[in-house]
Amino acid sequence: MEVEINETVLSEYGFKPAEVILKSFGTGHINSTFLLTQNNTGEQFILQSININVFRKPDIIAKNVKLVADFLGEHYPEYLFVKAIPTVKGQEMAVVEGVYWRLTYFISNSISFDTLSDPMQAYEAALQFGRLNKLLSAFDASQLNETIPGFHDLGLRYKQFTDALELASEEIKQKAANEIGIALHYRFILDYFNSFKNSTEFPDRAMHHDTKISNMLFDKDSMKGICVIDLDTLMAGKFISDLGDMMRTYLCAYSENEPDISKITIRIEYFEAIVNGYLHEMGAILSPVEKELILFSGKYLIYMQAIRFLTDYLNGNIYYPIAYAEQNLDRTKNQFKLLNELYENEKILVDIVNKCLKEHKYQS
Ligand code: ADP
Ligand code: GN1
Ligand code: MG
Repeated sequence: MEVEINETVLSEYGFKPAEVILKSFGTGHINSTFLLTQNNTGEQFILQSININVFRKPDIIAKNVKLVADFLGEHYPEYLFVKAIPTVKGQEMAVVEGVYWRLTYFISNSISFDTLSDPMQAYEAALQFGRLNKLLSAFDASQLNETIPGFHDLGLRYKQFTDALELASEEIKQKAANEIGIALHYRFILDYFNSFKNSTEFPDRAMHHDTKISNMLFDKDSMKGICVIDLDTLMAGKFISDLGDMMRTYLCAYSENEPDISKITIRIEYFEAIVNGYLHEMGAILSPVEKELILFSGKYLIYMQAIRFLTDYLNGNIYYPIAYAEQNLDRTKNQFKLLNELYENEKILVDIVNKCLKEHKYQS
């Protein structure tokens, strides 16, 4: 659908409104994305406005992406990294009436997906996200500032959950009683994480932090992964964030929005593809402690997402957009079923991890 946006935004980037066509694009939860096509040249760009309720300091995103772009440009000039195109005044973002905008080139012949229909897609995505992790392994991640403080800090997410629990009405708590019980039951995931989180063999690394499949561009013809996009949460974190969110979002044929939880089962061959693709790049870099945490990464991320949805439900749905009143509760049920699937299939999954580590000859 064609849309119009503030002319000043266009002029900040040297475009004339009459010379471009703008259309809404993509399916993300957080930002607004537009495809901009220049009439005369046919050249295409992605124009996005940043959600400042989520990213309270968008300048930090721009700074982080620039630091990483400069590092990659210096050390790996061949690597395709989708950095921002500066405004005519040379700024990383255009700020118009308090709204932050950024422009990037549209990667030609690319396509993104919301769901995976072939384990090769999981392999390609894990390879690409793993490659970014690998190329940044020598980058000093402490230079990056947090674009969302405590984004993947399970301790903070757990506290936000218990705070929401205290404030929620009896009626809401009643509706979510079963899921609240499950969330409390799985607290041992947080306790386990706390037992090693300060280990020197569990370092902070520059992580993407949102490795869902829609953040990967594929070549329309070869179906090979081209590059990763959506760099808003590129900041210091643990490797479990990137590997774990791939498990969370690739293993099941249905997304977190599927309300029929009998459909939430895992696809073992996708698990193997993720682990193989990721180890292909990161196998030589992960520490022995990190290698022990490969399967745990999925449990951590799924549990965290479940309590994020549950917290939002208890808070009256203020963060995740919903299409119906109980959607965040349904998403919570969906994620707990997925988590249960990892535990139910633990033995098979552990065997696969060990097999992959052996094949990659990185077994510690
Ligand atoms: P959100 O934060 O809303 O998820 P994304 O940056 O992931 O925003 O962009 C949304 C969608 O727009 C992507 O899933 C992809 O389909 C498309 N997209 C974003 N950037 C590009 C790009 N540089 N080239 C081609 N497509 C892109
Ligand atoms: C949000 O922007 P999007 O839709 O890729 C969220 C992720 C969640 C995801 C759940 C900044 O991601 O952390 O995993 O929804 N991003 C932010 O669908 O909160
Ligand atoms: Mg996205």
